[in-house]
Amino acid sequence: MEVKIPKSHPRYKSLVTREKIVRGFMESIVVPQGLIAHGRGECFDYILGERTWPPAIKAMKAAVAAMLLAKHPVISVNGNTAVLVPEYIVKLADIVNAKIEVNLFYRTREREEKIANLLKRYGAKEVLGVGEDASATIPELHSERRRVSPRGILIADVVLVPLEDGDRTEALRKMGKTVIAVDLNPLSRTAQAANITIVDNIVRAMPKMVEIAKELKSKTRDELEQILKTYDNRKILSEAIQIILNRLKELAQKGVYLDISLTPYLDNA
Ligand code: PTJ
Repeated sequence: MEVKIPKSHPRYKSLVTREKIVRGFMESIVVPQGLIAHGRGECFDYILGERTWPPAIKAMKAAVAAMLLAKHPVISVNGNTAVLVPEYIVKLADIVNAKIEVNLFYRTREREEKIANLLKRYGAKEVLGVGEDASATIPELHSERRRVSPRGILIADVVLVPLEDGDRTEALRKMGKTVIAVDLNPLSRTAQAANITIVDNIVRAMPKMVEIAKELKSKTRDELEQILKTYDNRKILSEAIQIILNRLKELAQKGVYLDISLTPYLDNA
């Protein structure tokens, strides 16, 4: 059932995002497990106050610098990411000259094709990882995520993996690749194992990265390398966890944070 969400609803943005995921599920692009993943993300985002914090911006800058410096940057796309931010995947790939590759944990030919077609509708000229193109394998990885394109993730030096599920990040790192994760949960295995972790909602992070990519594209290699040299992912993760801690502490002290008076209801009781 499709729901029309009024623009005046205080949680409009979050509900629209949720509807995109549900529609993606009904169109067999998102898997049922993707709904669970989204709910987990929503929970962290609620705690983060549904806003992009400075450590995430620092991580985005490092991520874009790494992609601009890379020889073979690749943006890996799964079901959730495809339905949430298709236009920004295409825009970012275009600016940093990255390949786009479908890579699914719950891989089926039907989903691969649907995701590739969706991205092409948003302007992607080429989408790797569909059908026979996913003919190479990532060593030591046993899930369907091991299947990759020999022109994409296999030879990539930098891979952006939004909403990932742990194992692959470690496997990609063992292959010597720089892994960039976007994950609202700073404690997830992916967040912890990536070289650069953007603790933010993909729906805010991707448009922001496009903006940053436009700015950084005119920088010299030296300037981009400088951004990476001063970047410390462990520190960024600590800062993200500290933000969660501070937010919870502040909210616990206030007790109530919504400014809703119950008086009118009591008057009418
Ligand atoms: O499309 P497939 O077959 O590749 O499957 C995709 C899912 C997402 C189902 C698969 O990768 C999976 O099971 O992922 P996990 O292990 O549930 O991890 C997803 C992570 O993404 C969790 O840490 C969530 O907190 C986080 N997350 C969920 N929604 C968002 C998010 N992070 C950023 N932005 C979001 N919108």
